Amino acid sequence: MAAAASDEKGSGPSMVAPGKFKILLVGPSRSGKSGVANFLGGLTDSLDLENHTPTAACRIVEVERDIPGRGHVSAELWDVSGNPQYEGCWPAIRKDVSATVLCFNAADDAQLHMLENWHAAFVLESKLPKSKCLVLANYGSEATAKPALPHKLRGIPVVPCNLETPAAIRDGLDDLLSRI
Ligand SMILES: Nc1nc2c(ncn2[C@@H]2O[C@H](COP(=O)(O)OP(=O)(O)OP(=O)(O)O)[C@@H](O)[C@H]2O)c(=O)[nH]1
Ligand SMILES: [Mg+2]
Repeated sequence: MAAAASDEKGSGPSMVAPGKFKILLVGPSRSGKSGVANFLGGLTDSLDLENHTPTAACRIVEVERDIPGRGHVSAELWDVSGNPQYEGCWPAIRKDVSATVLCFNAADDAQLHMLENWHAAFVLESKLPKSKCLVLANYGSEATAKPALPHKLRGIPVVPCNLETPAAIRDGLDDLLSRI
């Protein structure tokens, strides 16, 4: 079921389990990726809105969803560190990716600009179509105006969301899973 969309060469055998989608969660540090991953994986004990524990390289969170019209879907959410010091791991992380979620802190203009680099490294590099991408404008809400994305990202669905009222995050993931 997992799409082998990557053109990566020489990064070894696929590490994604057969029959599972591999979804990358990428974006600047402190954009809330690990909080989002913990919420989606049902790791509610790990939801900590006070302290930032930087992710080392990448961690994998298992997600199970029932998607209308598609049935039961299993996915691995690859929660990637926002620290570019781990760039050497990125070719292996990109291998056999099914979809990518770009996450940024919508209250921080600098993070919006940084998103372009994450998009280049994880969407353009993997040749993923926009339909297999999602932008999470974290620290936002449904009442927040959707941010104007950098030109190259326009057309990717954007979900304003926050960890205090996270239902929009789950709905955004379900929409993405229904498209891949
Ligand atoms: N109040 C609030 N805090 C948030 C929200 N999203 C993230 N945070 C906080 O911001 C901090 C950083 O969140 P993380 O999820 O660890 O950030 P990250 O993107 O995984 O960071 P790296 O692992 O360094 O790349 C944590 O203390 C979170 O609790 C949010 O929507 N609301
Ligand atoms: Mg993290």
